[in-house]
Amino acid sequence: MLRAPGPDQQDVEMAHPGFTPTQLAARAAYLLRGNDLGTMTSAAPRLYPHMWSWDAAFVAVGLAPLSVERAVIELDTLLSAQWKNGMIPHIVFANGVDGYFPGPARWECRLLAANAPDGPDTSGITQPPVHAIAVQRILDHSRRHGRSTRAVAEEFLNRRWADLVRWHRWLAHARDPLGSGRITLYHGWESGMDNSPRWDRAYGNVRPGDLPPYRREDVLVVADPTQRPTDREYDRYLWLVEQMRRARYDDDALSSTMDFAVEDVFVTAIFALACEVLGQIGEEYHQAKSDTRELFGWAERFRAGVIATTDARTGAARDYDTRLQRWITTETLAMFAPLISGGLPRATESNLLRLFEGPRFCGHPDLRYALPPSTSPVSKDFRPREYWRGPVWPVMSWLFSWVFAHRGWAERSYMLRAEALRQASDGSFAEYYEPFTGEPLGSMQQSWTAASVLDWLG
Ligand code: 9WN
Repeated sequence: MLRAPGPDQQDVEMAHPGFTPTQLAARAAYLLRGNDLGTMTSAAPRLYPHMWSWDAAFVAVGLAPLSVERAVIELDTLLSAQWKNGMIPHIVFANGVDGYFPGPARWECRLLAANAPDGPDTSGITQPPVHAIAVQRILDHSRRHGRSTRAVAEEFLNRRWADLVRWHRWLAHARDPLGSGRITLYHGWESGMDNSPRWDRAYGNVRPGDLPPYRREDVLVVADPTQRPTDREYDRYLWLVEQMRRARYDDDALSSTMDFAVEDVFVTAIFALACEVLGQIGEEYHQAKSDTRELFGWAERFRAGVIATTDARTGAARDYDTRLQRWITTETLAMFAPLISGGLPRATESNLLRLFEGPRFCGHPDLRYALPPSTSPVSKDFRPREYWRGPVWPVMSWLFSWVFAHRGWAERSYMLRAEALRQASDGSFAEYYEPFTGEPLGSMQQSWTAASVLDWLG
């Protein structure tokens, strides 16, 4: 089990072997400044030189303590790329920036998709809906400032409220085609956990046909290719893009034509939480009652969708593959979806928390830091260096620590924060870390890692 938390801030500070918290916060702030392209922050300087949807939300969380105004710009840029059907695309491409594949020329959304925005180039898929959390952090920070900063945040909320509700409405309708109360994804990238072993079987069903040739850029940036998805995995990712192009990114067509269609329980839990958070913001800031009612209704429906997948004893949740019609029980972070959505009976929730903190996850005796690895170290699918198949992702530690605080579990939130800050004190701001050695992996200078640190230290 986990170690007991230190009693005060000093303990956290003493625990840092590398940079002090002050140095770390300064470096994180400089990092975000360095990755700032003007009105968007690149997800990482070399590997991901554009704006990613859920990265942008986390980045806004990190920008908010530095500048509410700049955090608002980040979300404004993202929302300016919202599709006409309400979808927030997973990538907003920076103008004239190359170096990432698949880029705009491969997606060709403007040419093929009736719903693509008239403004910036985007990809044609979506990502987890964490944005309401960012809106809440922005509003929280704005309240610590004077009237003009508060006005910027409130003007943003009033101006973008309808867009945020439209985004949630699109997810609730277009992405729950079977009415199961769970969000369906048509590409593993939509989960944000691209090559998680959760998707292995579903991808086994994806058989690339006539795939136009392509050249990967990611392996030119991350020198050790074993830290990235394999070429075989990339062929499948690209084949799904090809299928989407053929369906002209049409919501109805996707639900019947895509080889890959999974109900993602983790994204569903995030959605339920985000509906609750946005509903609370709406009530507090006097938005239309019909909207908040709808949001709370979705929160309830999708929370129930998560709970319906859980194991009666452990409380662990499962994804569902709608093509293969089978449950997915891989031991990954997705098992803990009910901790994010809430809704489990209290005794079952305690069991799930024990699982999270016990030797199958954060309390595994060989872990360098008591943080949740993306895949359980005791799972046969665990690979400690391979992207979403094992490494610890700081942004996931942030998400759980925020959720735990939100749910009133201050001590648990504190422990994750303390351990994550120890991990981050190497100053690399890595995308992910090897769980046993703490070696930084993937992209360095990753924006959302810096943003997490800034929120923790803010
Ligand atoms: C594909 C930007 C994104 C994150 C994802 C992460 C990774 C992209 C990639 O990087 O995905 O969307 O090219 O590997 O898996 O969660 O949003 O940081």
